[in-house]
Amino acid sequence: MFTAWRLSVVNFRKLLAAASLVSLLASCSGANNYTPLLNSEPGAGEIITERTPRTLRLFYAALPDVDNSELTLTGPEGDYSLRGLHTMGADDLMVEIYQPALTNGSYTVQWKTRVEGDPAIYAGQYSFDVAIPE
Ligand SMILES: [Cu+2]
Repeated sequence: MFTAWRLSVVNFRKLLAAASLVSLLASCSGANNYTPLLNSEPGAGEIITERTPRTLRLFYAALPDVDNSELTLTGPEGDYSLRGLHTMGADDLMVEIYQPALTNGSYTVQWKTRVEGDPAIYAGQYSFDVAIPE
C-alpha cells in the first residue's frame, strides 16, 4: 500500500514536470509559431557525409526581401563569413560560404527576413552537421 502511494507521488511529480515543460515551450513560441521558412540546403538537422557545403540556401513561402534579410553561420571556428546574399527568384535566399571552409562539426544558421505580401519580420535558426569520413 505504502509503495503504491509512493509510486503515484513520483508519477504525479513526473506529470507535473512534463506539464510545466509543455506550458513553458508553449509560452516561448507563443500562440503564433508560424514561420515562412519551408526548407533549406543544407537541411535542418541534416548530417552531411559526402560534400562540404559551399552555399546556404533557404526556401520561403514567398519571395524574401534581400535588403531586409540577414543570414549568419556559426560553427567550430566561430562566425563564418558569408558573401553575396541574393535570391535565385525561387522564393529563396542564397549566400556563399566565403571563409573559412567548413570542416567536420556542428553548424548553426540564423536567419532574419521579410517576405513578399507580409509586413512581419521573421527570424529563426537551425543546425546541421558536417561529418565527412576522412
Ligand atoms: Cu544563387
